[in-house]
Amino acid sequence: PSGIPLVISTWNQPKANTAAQEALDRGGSALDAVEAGVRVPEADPADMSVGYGGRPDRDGRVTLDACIMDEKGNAGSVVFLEHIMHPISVARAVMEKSPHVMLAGEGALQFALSQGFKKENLLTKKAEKEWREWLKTAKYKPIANIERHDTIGMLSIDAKGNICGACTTSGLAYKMNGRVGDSPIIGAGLFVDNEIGGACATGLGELVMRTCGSFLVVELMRQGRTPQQACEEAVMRIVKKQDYKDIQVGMLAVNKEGEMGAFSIQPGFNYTLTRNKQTQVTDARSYLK
Ligand code: SD4
Repeated sequence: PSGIPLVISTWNQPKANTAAQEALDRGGSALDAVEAGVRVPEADPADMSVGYGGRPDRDGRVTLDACIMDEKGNAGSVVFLEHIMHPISVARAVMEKSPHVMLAGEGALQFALSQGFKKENLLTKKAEKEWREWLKTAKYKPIANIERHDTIGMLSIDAKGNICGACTTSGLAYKMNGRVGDSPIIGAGLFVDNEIGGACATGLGELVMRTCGSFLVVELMRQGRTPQQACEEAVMRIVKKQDYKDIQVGMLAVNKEGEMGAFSIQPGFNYTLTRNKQTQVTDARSYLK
């Protein structure tokens, strides 16, 4: 198809897409591209939903979730991981160098250290200051878009036509300690089937996990829906069964042909597409206007 190779990611992420495109340009695979791409917001303290600089949980701890999937259906994931700048690379190591799919918490940290990753402080002064401010009232209520969701889900198709995906986040700001969201859950925050396409999700993970959001989108594409129809149907499944009033969920999908879809509950969700050397940010359609 003429639409590939491509890189697509949730939210406004041109720098991440550029890094992914550069990996493809160097002859890297779609897997190399998505890993290189999402490492950008992981290391960027200005992105307060991912990696270094991410907002902490209630107890002031930055805990990270990430997963990755390749074109063969292999998957790797880390959940509730602390002190590691690049959880996506640990997830890739889980996939490639361990017999498992998912490692959690202290075990994931020990594995990361054994693989040569460095232990670092990820709580920036700015995130700490905001958290201390929050502690004064300590009211927790997720609010759509206002939390400035920047969790990155990224899908790429390389020149060979292979699809891979990655998703990484520091999760919801001021979540309970130990809370894990949809982002590192294969089938919820991310799913790739190289025969069909890939999907990823962002927003309030609890709603996505209850409906296996990304898996659902890929399965709907398998049944013949376009990526757009599949994203809309998956979001409508959430809307039909769950309380979505002040809550955001965004779904993003691409199929083997390089066609895309995106849909969200609330307005404000957008995605970044890079192809043919051009990068463009597009507002997704939404259920509520
Ligand atoms: C979560 N889905 O932990 C993530 C949050 C998110 O932009 O997407 N933030 O529930």
